[in-house]
Amino acid sequence: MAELNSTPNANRLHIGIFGRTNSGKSSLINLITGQNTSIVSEVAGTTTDPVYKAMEISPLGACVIIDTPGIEDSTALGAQRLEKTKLAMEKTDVAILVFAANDQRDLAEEYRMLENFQKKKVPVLCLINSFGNRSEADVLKEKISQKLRGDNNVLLVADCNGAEGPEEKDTRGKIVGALSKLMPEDYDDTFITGDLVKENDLVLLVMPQDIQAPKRRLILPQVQTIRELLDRKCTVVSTTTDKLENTLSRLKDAPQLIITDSQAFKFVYEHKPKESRLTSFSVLFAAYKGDLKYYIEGARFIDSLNEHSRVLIAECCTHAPLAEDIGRVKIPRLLRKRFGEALHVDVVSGTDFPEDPAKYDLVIQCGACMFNRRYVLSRIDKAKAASVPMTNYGVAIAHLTGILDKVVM
Ligand SMILES: Nc1nc2c(ncn2[C@@H]2O[C@H](COP(=O)(O)OP(=O)(O)O)[C@@H](O)[C@H]2O)c(=O)[nH]1
Ligand code: SF4
Ligand SMILES: [Mg+2]
Repeated sequence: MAELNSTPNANRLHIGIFGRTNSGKSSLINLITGQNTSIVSEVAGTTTDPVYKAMEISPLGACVIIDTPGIEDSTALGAQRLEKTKLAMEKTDVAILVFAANDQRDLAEEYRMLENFQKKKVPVLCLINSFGNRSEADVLKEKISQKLRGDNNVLLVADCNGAEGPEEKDTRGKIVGALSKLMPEDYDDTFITGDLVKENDLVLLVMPQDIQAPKRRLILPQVQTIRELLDRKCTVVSTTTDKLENTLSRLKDAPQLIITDSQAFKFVYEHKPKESRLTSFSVLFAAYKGDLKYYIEGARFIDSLNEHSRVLIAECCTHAPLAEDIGRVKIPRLLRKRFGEALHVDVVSGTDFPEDPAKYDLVIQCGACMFNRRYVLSRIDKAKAASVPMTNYGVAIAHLTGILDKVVM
């Protein structure tokens, strides 16, 4: 279990299971996990909240499988459930859309969902749950195959509860095989540190453990970066801002790369050896989790704000705000200092994010280390659709402190 827990959910392949109530979604997650992960029942609306299950699936690697309530849930709580299902869709890297062969209703809901995934280039496995009736399933298969276009989809007939008739051998293996066929070969090849390092590089991390740092722990971006640098055979040295000069003086060579907490950006830039390249955790995560180009444009847009502008700060953690909180205190202060006290700043946290952010002039997102790239990109898509510039903490701070051009990316 320790190994499983070493991969945070944010870095796992998110497999979302969608479909009508009673199509067999919960049976399917149980088949894939080999456990009673979700309650299976013929009572419609049994799965009320999406169920997230982290597990290793060979050959896909570290995954999170998400079981969702039925897409046509018309119960009193249905609207709230659909919201959560929508959120699960935004996090989904690869979707399984379950069709029940014994359900004669029209497929408008499923097709809407399919088109939504196709638009976002999310691969979809259309799984026809035969409920043991192969000929019924084949009729449905023919109907759906006419709807499917492109190679971003696979159509498969299986029994979601794993029943294996004479033609049904290794249902789970077939489903996992179909999923891995759908994934691009390089889907897990991206590095946080991109092409900024090579084997044997000396990398210095500047990580102030100030009041915002969780007690006795490192935050996720720092942990993930250290792990990756070790995997990439680099030598990693960590220090705090106040010990930067002391640390540098004790190193025989200047570090090839320094990665700093963005709050110490200016100080580190002024004190680093000339030959050491400098970046920040936030800038690295901006590229790793989001769209760096859009974030840089968004940061430059800050110059066009005025005292009547409206800024949305989106912070993914839901921690109680602390004194000197970067999202709630430091960034608003930097902005108000420049544009006046009347500047309007709203803060949302967790998975709260407006469907249409059009009423804002700028969105500033945190590093989003708790969420997967797909989900962050879905937020950026919303900002783009509303023509609202968007940036993130690190890129914004780098711009506001005048060093965006000095950071390597
Ligand atoms: N015979 C048969 N029954 C199934 C199969 N898959 C699901 N069921 C039954 O259909 C009902 C609804 O299944 P469930 O997985 O809860 O559907 P969900 O609402 O989509 O999550 C349950 O009574 C299951 O036992 C299957 O492949 N074959
Ligand atoms: S606020 Fe954002 S960047 Fe900071 S730890 Fe939480 S998810 Fe990560
Ligand atoms: Mg269910």
